Amino acid sequence: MPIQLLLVALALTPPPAPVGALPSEAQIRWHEHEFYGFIHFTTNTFTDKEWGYGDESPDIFNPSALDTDQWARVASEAGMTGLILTAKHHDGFCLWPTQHTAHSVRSSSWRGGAGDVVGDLATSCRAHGLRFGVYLSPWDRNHAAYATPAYVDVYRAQLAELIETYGPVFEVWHDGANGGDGYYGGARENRTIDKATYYDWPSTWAMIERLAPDAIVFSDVGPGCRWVGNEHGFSAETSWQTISPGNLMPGMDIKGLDTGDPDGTHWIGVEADVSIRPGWFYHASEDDKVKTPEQLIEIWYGSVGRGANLLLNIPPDRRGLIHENDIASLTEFRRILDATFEEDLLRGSSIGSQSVRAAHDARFEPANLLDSNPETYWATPDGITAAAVELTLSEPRSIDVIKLREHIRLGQRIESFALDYWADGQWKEFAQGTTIGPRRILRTERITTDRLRLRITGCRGDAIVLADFSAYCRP
Ligand code: FUL
Repeated sequence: MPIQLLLVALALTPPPAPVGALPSEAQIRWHEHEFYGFIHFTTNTFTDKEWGYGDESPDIFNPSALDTDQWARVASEAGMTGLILTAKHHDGFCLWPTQHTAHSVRSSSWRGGAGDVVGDLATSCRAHGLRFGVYLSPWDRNHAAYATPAYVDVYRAQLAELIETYGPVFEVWHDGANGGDGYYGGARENRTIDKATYYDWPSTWAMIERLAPDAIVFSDVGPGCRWVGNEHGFSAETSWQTISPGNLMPGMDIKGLDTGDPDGTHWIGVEADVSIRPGWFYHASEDDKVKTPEQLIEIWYGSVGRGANLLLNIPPDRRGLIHENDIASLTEFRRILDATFEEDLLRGSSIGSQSVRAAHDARFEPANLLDSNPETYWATPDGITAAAVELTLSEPRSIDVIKLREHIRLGQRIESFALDYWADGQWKEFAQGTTIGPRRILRTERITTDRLRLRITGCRGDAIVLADFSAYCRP
């Protein structure tokens, strides 16, 4: 088409208007990270606790064979895209030689006080092509100044030190547990803080934004990504990436984090955190309670499959290694997923729809659904919010997994959909779903067919926009 005509066509048919709160570029990238690992490791590993009081001797921290390369290798082989380390848990012991408290690896006889777990892991992650992130507990049961304004300065200084020394970091994690009894420099007392005001979170988040503009900040309510609201690793069937955080702050008892709110004021994607063991830290007594490959698969479909990112904790043991039982489970879990997603059975199908936004305009064609590129999409004309695409496969295939993705740059809009296959001369429905968002992966009954139909039955905004449609078969 001559350039003048092309310009006229582009002017006549703009892309669909965006709907609701939209993700930032950094959030769009973050949704692609999908699955990464959590490393809980500190003095708790050696005291057999989940929450240290803050009076632990730094000498207790003494891994006999610490190998962060092993952690990174295990993570990478499990298909994780990054690792987030508890640089400091509630007990206050810092795994790097911080300038901002003496309670750190510097005061431990481990490696003669010259050890640096954060530095080692940042290096190992880079060597294995993994992203690196840090968890820094706001609650510090060791620090004498905890609950006074002076401690908030220490917390920020530690964050800045971590980012500047070990960055780039892809995610910064603030958990919500806060206040209570602790050592507090020897005071051994109960200290509570005002969750709404004590930390002045907006200032801390502005500082992170300055130091690490690409990093996503996790807390119960973002601002980068939000907690799923449970520690089982499951998001909701119907899940919106948008919520209205208002004046909510980490640690408040917030409802509906998994479902979100289609009218939410902010895009704050869902992250589901869960441990491969009952506890977050390693306990030898839980060596036989490692989640099975099948349990991990359920979690994966319940989180990644519902558009959330999955943060799976794999706690190193007292040697400073990921335990053999955890590795065995992860290996089989990965094998099952790889075998499932080996081949997109819709590749090479012909696809069409009666509802295409503009004729002969490659930007909106249903064929864009089949290229596994979330940047290209099928779109309907304005006013059409229920429509179908039909596919003819190159040969009959058995299918029991369906994957759909929205083009989230234009907002999350699909409310409901259904899938039909052609059998005995008619369409038969074999699956239904609600929200899609960055991803929706459904396990269905196993059907065999050479014709499929996807019906979008409910959609926000003026038009349907959908990025990807693929199908698989479980081993
Ligand atoms: C919680 C903490 O209290 C747990 O120990 C763990 O770190 C979990 C991920 O976050 O708030």
